[in-house]
Parts: sequence; structure tokens; C-alpha cells
Amino acid sequence: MTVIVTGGAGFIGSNFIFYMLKKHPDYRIVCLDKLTYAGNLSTLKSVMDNPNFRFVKLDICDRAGVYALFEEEKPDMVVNFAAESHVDRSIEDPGVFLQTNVIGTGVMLDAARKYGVKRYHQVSTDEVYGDLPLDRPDLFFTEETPIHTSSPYSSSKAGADLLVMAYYRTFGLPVTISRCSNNYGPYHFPEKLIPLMIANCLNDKPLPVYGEGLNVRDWLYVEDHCKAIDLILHKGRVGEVYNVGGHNEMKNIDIVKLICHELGKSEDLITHVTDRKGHDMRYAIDPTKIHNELGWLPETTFKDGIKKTIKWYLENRDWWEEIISGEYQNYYDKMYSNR
Ligand code: NAD
Ligand code: TDX
Repeated sequence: MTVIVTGGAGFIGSNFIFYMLKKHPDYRIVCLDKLTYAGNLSTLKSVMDNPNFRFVKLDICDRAGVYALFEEEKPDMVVNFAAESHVDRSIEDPGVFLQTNVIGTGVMLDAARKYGVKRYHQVSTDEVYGDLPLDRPDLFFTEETPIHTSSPYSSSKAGADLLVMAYYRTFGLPVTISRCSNNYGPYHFPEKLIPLMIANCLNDKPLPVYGEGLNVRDWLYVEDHCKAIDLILHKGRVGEVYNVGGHNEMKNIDIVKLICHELGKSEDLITHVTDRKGHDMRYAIDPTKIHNELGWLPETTFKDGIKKTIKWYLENRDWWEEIISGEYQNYYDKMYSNR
């Protein structure tokens, strides 16, 4: 079995590659990644010498390059993680989100169709459903919830999902889609809430909470997401969407306070800054379908997962310090100074 994994030098894609190489030692995993600011070859160094692993630096929008790789590798499955993934960046510069997330997905679908695959899996997000009000804790996103996006990021992901379903209906391409809630864990890029707060805490820098910090996210340990995708690939029904989430809703402010507490830092570091434009209030996944059909349940509690994650950032300072010392500093200054 040969599996092409796009975006495998990023956060979830790399964790998925580690998971798959361990779980299916007879599979060949080919990682295709453009190595944008979010992709790090150093993340994959532990698997670079694995004979069942190959890394190819390639843009999913490069049609000729993608076709040549499919011709050569003849993949059985494709898992498309590659995307521009940060909501704040999509508010600053939407264009690249449309290019990679929509056009790039179109190229991957064409390649999957042209060369024939047993499964094309699209890694989508709960953000395609928009948000839920804080005063209705009884409401959850199901697979039937209408698409109702807020940001250029979520709109581009929704566009990709619609294209994937069109290739199923029109061409019979064997597709599946997963829509997961917020992930956290090792190799999470430090622009995102949890790793940003850990890094700033460790450097005694202000902790920039958008608005009052009352927005709610439904956090899932990254390995539980990887397990869900593996299950969907092997047992999921073609043409179906599966929501993935672990009923772990938390307010941003509570997460930041917890990180301060775990690292023995003062909550005085917390600084409330101007809110994100169009900021979604609450995400909450109903995972009944994947539980009933595929038996998936999250295995790592938030209590354990956040401890493991903080420990990982403490033990892997080189990984994130290298990132935040480079070009990232310009991004940080642009987004956070005078905010
Ligand atoms: P990430 O930003 O950490 O990694 C993205 C990877 O894609 C990087 O390695 C980058 O180099 C690569 N990439 C970007 N553009 C590319 C292109 N044009 N061609 C080839 N490679 C390209 O993202 P992540 O957090 O790991 O998210 C992975 C996927 O999961 C995304 O599709 C995202 O929408 C989805 N998702 C993320 C979360 C989350 O909480 N992080 C939750 C649900 C869904
Ligand atoms: O500095 C910050 N301060 C802050 O208060 C940052 C970076 C974020 N926040 C808030 C905004 C959100 O309410 O924290 C919450 C989480 O923010 P992000 O980490 O940027 O994640 P989110 O916007 O929820 O999107 C994430 O989950 C869904 C991923 O980045 C997406 O790729 C995924 O699809």
C-alpha cells in the first residue's frame, strides 16, 4: 500500500506520518510538501532514513509535478493535509489560501482521478460550519449542519470540501472527508494559541488574549485525530463526511491560565488585545457518527494531553526556538505590536 500524504512537514501531517509508519510497517508513505513557513524538514528527521518513507518537496498547485509523482509512485491512497491553516494570516492575505486550499485541492483531485486511487481523503475542519452561540450549550455541529463560514480560511476549506464532494458525485472518485476540531500536541506551529502561549510564557513575554478570551474551542490531542483518519481511510464509507472531536470545550482564557499554572508563571503576563475580526465564538463537534460507525473514541484526556504537550515543548526548545527566531519574528511584530 502506497499512501501520498500532502502537508506532512506540518503539525498534523507529521504526526500522521509517525502514526502510520508505526501502525502499518508494511506501508510506503510518500510525503509531498512545499515547505512553506509552516513546513519544517527537521520535524521529519526521525523518519528520513526509514526505507518506507520518501519526502518530496512539491507544491500541490504544481500540476505537472503532482502528475509526475503519481505516475512514479502509483499511490493507492491520498491524504490531503496541505493547506494554509492560520485564520489570522487569512485575514491579512486571503489570496494564498484560495490558491493552496482550493486550487491545490483541485489539482490533487485531478491527479487522483487520472491515475486512479482506492481512496482520496480530504482533511477538513469544523470551521466550515461557522460558529455556535455561547448561550446555547445544547447545540453541536453534526455532519448535516449547513456550511456557513466566517473567515477566508474557513471559506477556502469549505470550497475544497465542495469540490471533493463534486468529484465523488460527478466522477465517482472514492472520497472521504473528516472535519476535526482544534488539535494540540507536538510540532504545533508557534503561531497557534497553545504553542504561542507556552513559548511566550517560557520567555516571560506578554500572553496576547484576543478580546475577553471567552471564545470556546473543542480541543483534541493530535494523535486521536490521526487515529480517526486511519480508521476512516480503512473502514469509512466512500462519499461520507465524518466529524471528529472529543467533547472537550474550553474557553481561551482558561487554557492560557492553565498554561501559566503548569509553567509556574504569573497570570499577570496575560494581556487582552484587540479581538480577531469576525471571531468565531464557539466550536463544538458531535462525534456520534464516527463513534457509532467506526468505533472511534478519543483516548487522551485534555488533562494528560496538555501536560504531555507542555513537556514536549520544554524538551524540544531547539525546534520552536529556531522557528521563532527567524522570519516568524517579523510576523509576530506585524500581528501583535500595537494591537
Ligand atoms: P500546518 O500549517 O501546521 O501545516 C501545513 C503544511 O502544509 C506545511 O507543512 C506546509 O509546508 C504545507 N503546505 C502548505 N501549502 C502547501 C502547498 N501549496 N503545497 C504543498 N504543501 C503545502 O497545518 P496543520 O495544523 O497541520 O493542518 C493540517 C490540515 O488539517 C489542514 O488542512 C487544516 O485545515 C486541517 N485542520 C487543522 C486543525 C488544527 O487544529 N490545526 C484542525 C482541523 C483541521
Ligand atoms: O495569540 C492568540 N490569541 C488568542 O486569543 C491566538 C493565536 C489565538 N487566540 C484565540 C483565537 C481563537 O479563539 O485562540 C483561539 C484559537 O486560535 P488558533 O490557535 O488560531 O486556532 P483557530 O482559529 O481556532 O483555528 C484552528 O482550529 C481549526 C486551526 O488553526 C485551524 O487550522 C483549524 O481548522
